[in-house]
Amino acid sequence: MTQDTDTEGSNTLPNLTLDFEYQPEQHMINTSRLFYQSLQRRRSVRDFSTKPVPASVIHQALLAAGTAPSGANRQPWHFAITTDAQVKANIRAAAEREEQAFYNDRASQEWLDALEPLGTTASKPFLEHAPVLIGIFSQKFSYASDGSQLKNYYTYESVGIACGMLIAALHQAGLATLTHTPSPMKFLNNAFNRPATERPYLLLVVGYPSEGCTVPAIGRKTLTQIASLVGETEDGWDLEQSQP
Ligand code: IYR
Repeated sequence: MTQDTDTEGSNTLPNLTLDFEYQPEQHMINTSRLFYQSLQRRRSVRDFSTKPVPASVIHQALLAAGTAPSGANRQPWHFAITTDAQVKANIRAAAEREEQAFYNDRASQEWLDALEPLGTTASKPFLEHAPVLIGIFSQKFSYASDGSQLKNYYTYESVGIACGMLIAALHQAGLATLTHTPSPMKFLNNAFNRPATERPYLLLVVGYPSEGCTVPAIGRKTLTQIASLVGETEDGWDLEQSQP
């Protein structure tokens, strides 16, 4: 076999034919509507049942999250999972310490006013009740096979996209989540045994909602509030007329 002289000695990857399936338009319209209707039912849950969840659902959802696009494909994320009561108790104690400082001193009045409709407090019993906590860490660096450090790019954006995909995957699989961000979150490195080179990005609380769980009656912005159409308008594209 002769090597392509253009890529000889270079690090360019070989190209593969994209595995892409065209779907009938009506099917696309239906599946996009069903996906939206499903995500419309996703809510941040703060009242969890202690009922255990299937490990493989968590593993599959993490694999789904790991397909997220990332800067230079560095995949700069780590997902640390715990179901251990002692680890969860430690995390709750440390998070509540930070939250007490937040609610009593650190938060501005403006921030407290913004949170008031949600009714959140420094008390975080869900950190012990929920069966699974996932500590998500962002990696500023990757390591080459010879151990040398490689800089990562768009780290926070990449990890944020992976988190969005994880939350959607868990919801689609029938689990509830809470994106919890005690601030500061540095204690999560200790709790999850992660190196200081990783930065805690999010603590994701995962499980089933408690029996009779309630959530605040929030609204979601409409399509015209979150999107705009630029340039000449063609049939079917008018945001006001759209019926998702
Ligand atoms: N981390 C605190 C406060 C908090 C902050 C935001 I921004 C929220 O959307 C919700 C809560 C807490 O978890 O209570």
